[in-house]
Amino acid sequence: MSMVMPWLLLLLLLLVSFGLPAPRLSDKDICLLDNNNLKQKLKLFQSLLHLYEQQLKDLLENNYHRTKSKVFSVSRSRQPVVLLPPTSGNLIVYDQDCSAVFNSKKTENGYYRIRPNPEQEPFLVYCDMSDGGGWTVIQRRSNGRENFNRKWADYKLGFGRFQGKNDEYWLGNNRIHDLLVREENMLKIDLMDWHGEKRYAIYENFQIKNEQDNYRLWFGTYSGNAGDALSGGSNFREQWSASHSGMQFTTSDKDHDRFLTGNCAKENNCGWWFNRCHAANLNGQYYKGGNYTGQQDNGVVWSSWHGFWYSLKYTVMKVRLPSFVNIASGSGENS
Ligand SMILES: [Ca+2]
Repeated sequence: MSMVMPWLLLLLLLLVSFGLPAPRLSDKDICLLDNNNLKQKLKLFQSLLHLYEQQLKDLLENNYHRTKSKVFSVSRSRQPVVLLPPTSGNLIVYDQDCSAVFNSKKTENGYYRIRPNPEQEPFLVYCDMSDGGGWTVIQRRSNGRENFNRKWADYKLGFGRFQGKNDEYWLGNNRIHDLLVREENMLKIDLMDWHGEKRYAIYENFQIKNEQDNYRLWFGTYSGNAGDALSGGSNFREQWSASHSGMQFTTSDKDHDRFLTGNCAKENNCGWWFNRCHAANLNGQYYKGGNYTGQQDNGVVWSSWHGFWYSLKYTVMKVRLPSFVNIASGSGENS
């Protein structure tokens, strides 16, 4: 019996497929179907138009876009947008980063659950949908309420509050690594001092390696108006001891810095890609008011803007796929 059943089923299927004539649709039905299809297509094009308008606005308003002919997130070599059948509504599909969230037409600032690594659990992150949109925020300092003097495990897994617009957090080295590992990303650092003045620094091709390599930091070309503090400063001697390029992550309990007789994380009360020790340290101690004094220059420091003895009021580190302005194609102002 059990051998016969599959054949019977197959026969039935064949009968259904070929044996029965398809019900004829009236001209009116066909017209309605066509109309529905066209309406759906129109909706899709309207959404795409909205996205491209946003991106064009970003390109025109932000002069930090580089002259590379790379296509912005929608058109890069990402997974195509898959339109799921309505029956899959109970399946939760997470976007892999805030660019994908933005591209799925969720363009409000706020916390979203993303999943850059399908083998890991999804997690909450703040998506900055201003400034061109699609930024995944990996670090924020804004009020000094969060304790950044933490050990390896906390920096690895992440810590802080993930609720309010200005909540302070470190996303976690594992998650940051997962975010950056698939494609080239740019890092934008937004800074604000205690007078409300704002500066920024952008690094192309921002990467951090995995835990086996102690989350080693790499980055490419700088642009911006805050100065290139991540590269260590202006002269060669400073760069040798203060550049963060190629440095591994150090915490008070895991020392991978180039300070042979001490631990930069202990001196600076936080984890960071210390050299000997730093020219920029956005995880440093939060001093209210800006200028501070002490044994160590351990504030929230971006030395190429306010020096080592000024602790910034607000910092954000955020990542996104690089945008494009193809000046070679003739649209640029220099051509
Ligand atoms: Ca050391």
